[in-house]
Amino acid sequence: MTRSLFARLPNALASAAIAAGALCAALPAGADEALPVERPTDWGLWTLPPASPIMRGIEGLNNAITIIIALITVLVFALMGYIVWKFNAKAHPKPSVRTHNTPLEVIWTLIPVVILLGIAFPSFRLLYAEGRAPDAKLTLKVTGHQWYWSYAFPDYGISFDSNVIQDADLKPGDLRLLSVDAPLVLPAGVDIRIQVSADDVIHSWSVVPLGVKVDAVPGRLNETWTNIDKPGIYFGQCSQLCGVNHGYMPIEVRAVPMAEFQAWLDAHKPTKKSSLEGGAALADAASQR
Ligand SMILES: [Cu+2]
Repeated sequence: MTRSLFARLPNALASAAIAAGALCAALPAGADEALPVERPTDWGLWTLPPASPIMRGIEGLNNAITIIIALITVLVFALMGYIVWKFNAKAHPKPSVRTHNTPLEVIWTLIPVVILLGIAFPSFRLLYAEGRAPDAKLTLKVTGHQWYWSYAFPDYGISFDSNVIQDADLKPGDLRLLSVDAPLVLPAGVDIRIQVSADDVIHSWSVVPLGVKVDAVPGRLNETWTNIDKPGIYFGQCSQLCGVNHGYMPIEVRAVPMAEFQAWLDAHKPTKKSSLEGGAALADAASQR
């Protein structure tokens, strides 16, 4: 589904990105020219370039596991080839009657155990790191709805809805099924606590380059964090089948330098609090649904 979704992006945009020869393509004039766009491209086979410490960890683990899988596959195919070549009825007419070989059995039990432990421990470490936001300077509340996201900065009394841009309303530079009417603006280089919930069915807030993928479950508050390496526009999608418009609730994150985020806060805040230092990291319970 995702594949066909990207394939249907306007051809002009797709070829523009290919011409750029990279995953980063500048937005056409009129939009936020300063921000590089991390977007999926045709035939992209790997994840988008990581843009947070957690995503770098995830990509490292994914690369390591891919290498392990490749080595095991090569080994198994080589062994099977050797058996077929060496022990076929013609080459080896009198079959072996061996049934057990204790040292061999111990070895082929222990090696997979060691491999699995070698995968499990880095994986647990990552899972643990994803779950805690050390020293978060900013709290973002994400709520999934059928079928849009709403965002809130409880410390600043700011909340807004973010809807997909309908095909008829796409402007040059917008990405079909990825661009939204009200992008989520976040500061780059700051630890951000992300609390995720839903108000109808289960959704999942997933922004791959930021290493974030959290289920949005009604009645639960799930927490994760990110720290965006550099300013840019990052896209994500709902990753939990949530109904007929599941494919029409994308996520657009505009990571901007701190000063710009401060200005954005000032322009949107309904209350007097405006500086990050002034805002306690405690979520304002009243503003959470
Ligand atoms: Cu959803």
